[in-house]
Amino acid sequence: MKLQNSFIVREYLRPQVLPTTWCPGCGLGIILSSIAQAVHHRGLAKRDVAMVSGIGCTGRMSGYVDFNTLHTTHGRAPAFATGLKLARPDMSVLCVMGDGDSMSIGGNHLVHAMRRNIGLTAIVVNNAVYGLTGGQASPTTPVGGRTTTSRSGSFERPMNLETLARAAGAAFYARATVNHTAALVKLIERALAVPGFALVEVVSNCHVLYGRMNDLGDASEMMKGMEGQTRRVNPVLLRRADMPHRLGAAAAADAAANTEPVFDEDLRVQRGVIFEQPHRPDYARRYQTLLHELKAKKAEAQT
Ligand SMILES: Cc1ncc(C[n+]2csc(CCOP(=O)(O)OP(=O)(O)O)c2C)c(N)n1
Ligand code: SF4
Ligand SMILES: [Mg+2]
Repeated sequence: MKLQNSFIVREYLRPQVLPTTWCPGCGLGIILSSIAQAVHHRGLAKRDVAMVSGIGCTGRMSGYVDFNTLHTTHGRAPAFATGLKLARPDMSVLCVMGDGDSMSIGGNHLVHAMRRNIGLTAIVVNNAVYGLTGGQASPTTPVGGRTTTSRSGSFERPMNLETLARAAGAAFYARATVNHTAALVKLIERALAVPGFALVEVVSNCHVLYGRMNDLGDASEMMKGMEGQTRRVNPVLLRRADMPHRLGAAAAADAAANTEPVFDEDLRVQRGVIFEQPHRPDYARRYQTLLHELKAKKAEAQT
């Protein structure tokens, strides 16, 4: 029997800690629901799934899901998740981080987890701002984006997570938005099937802080603003900085003709997968072999 999405999601929550602390309309609820649906569709048992998160509005997610969970320190989720994956290679380990969490304080840990191609499913929630601490600029704040630490508009070039992931050696990288949930669920499902390091960047709305400071409207208006294109740049940036030429030829033509770009869900999934590097070495296995050898040597020495 095909279950309704809301019934599926309920199965994966901890009702005793609900409601969440998230603002009404925050994209984080959609992302949580999409992760639950992806786990369900992959047929994974809850006991075989772990979620590791850092600190931030995003970081709170691990408290709400009924998997094995670790709510760790700011920026260190990939390090904890790496340890867990080495100890329990059979487990599907989700590592959920905010843009600040993953690219500011945790940039170092993220780079090395990708370099080692540890079999994690990383979800980076990119809302272009530090949400939890009150709306400071983050590494993905668009040029011109107003935040509490860039009142007249950020002038720094935003970080390109895609390029970083490719160069560091991640096996899979996809980008989705909270406005395209069907595509988001499918992309997380695909990421969960990748043996190496898979990263899904989810462009999300912080309408309460970033949206308000940049006149981007309420949650639904902000989400509609993500309709255009997810391929290369943060759609919030496109709307704010009006740079259709960075969209790619097709979408730039749409923008010039002032027509709504037409996307179906399959196309969104296809466009969402930005790259796959399936033949990267998986150092997790090498570490596990080393660990077994060391244990065997120790046991031999004790006999
Ligand atoms: C070591 C350390 N430094 C700073 C903080 C303060 N802090 C908590 S969350 C956060 C940033 C959150 O932004 P992001 O990762 O983008 O998550 P969001 O809240 O937007 O989901 C910061 C700087 C902290 N908790 N620990
Ligand atoms: S502050 Fe922003 S990111 Fe945090 S829960 Fe509210 S809307 Fe979401
Ligand atoms: Mg953020």
